[in-house]
Amino acid sequence: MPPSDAPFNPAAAPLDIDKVRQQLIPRRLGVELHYFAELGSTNTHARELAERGAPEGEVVIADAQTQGRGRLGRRWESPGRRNLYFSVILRPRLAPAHAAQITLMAAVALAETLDSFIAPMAEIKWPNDILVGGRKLAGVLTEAACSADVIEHVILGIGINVNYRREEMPGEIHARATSLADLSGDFVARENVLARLIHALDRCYGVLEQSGFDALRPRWEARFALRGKRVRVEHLDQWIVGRALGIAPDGALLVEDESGALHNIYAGDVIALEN
Ligand code: BT5
Repeated sequence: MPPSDAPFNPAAAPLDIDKVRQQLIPRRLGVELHYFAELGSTNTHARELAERGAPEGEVVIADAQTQGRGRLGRRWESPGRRNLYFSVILRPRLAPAHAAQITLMAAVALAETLDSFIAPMAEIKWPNDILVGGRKLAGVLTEAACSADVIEHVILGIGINVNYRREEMPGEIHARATSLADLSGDFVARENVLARLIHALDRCYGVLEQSGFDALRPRWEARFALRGKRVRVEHLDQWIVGRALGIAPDGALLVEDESGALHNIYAGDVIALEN
């Protein structure tokens, strides 16, 4: 059958970057969009641009990644033409100790934006996962370069499963991941998701810089998936077990251990335990 007679499959079409540009009123974020059909990792490419002096707000987008990564070198499944993989160059006026707040700010923008495409509420699993019904819909990877007491740049990387159907997902994530198309039962235009998200990130980033994380905290807390749950928090070779209470004004996860002592946790993986 000649290609012109083939049924149009929107899920297999490349991202239309001009459609994204048309929807953006460039503010600080999204000033420039660098689009690639394929990259190793958008975070790596954005870091290279930042190291060569690229200004804040430039965005690197790929239709597929061959080396997509999560935290601690984990793999991020990045099949072509289905999902969104992009990284934003930020140069925040924050103390290095507060760099983790970029992840929390991004989680608010992401959860609120994804909500407009699906019926169930998107929840945040501290620090960087967006879950719906306990399944992972999106992840955030923030990588900061600091020198002395200043942040040189932060690369904010975001991966969202858009038209990635569960039957295509490999075994490792099949039981634990979901996508906008699976949740809405329909194809979702990636261009709309990306444009809306860049706007939302721009607004949330502005709030963070002007008023601090405390101003975003109620919106984060409203979506906190682990509130009141017994959790095990692991970081490298350390772990604690306790109850997740919420988040501190600076973004630390608050966990009360079994002796009643309160811990402020700044990095790690949280596993919900049976109560
Ligand atoms: C994350 O790490 O969730 C951060 C993911 C960030 C990906 C973006 S894509 C654009 C940019 N460029 C990159 O190279 N990365 C960023 P973490 O919390 O460590 O979770 C990783 C774990 O999520 C894996 O070990 C899998 O279990 C699971 N996973 C992998 N791919 C997935 C997918 N597509 N959907 C849902 N879960 C996935």
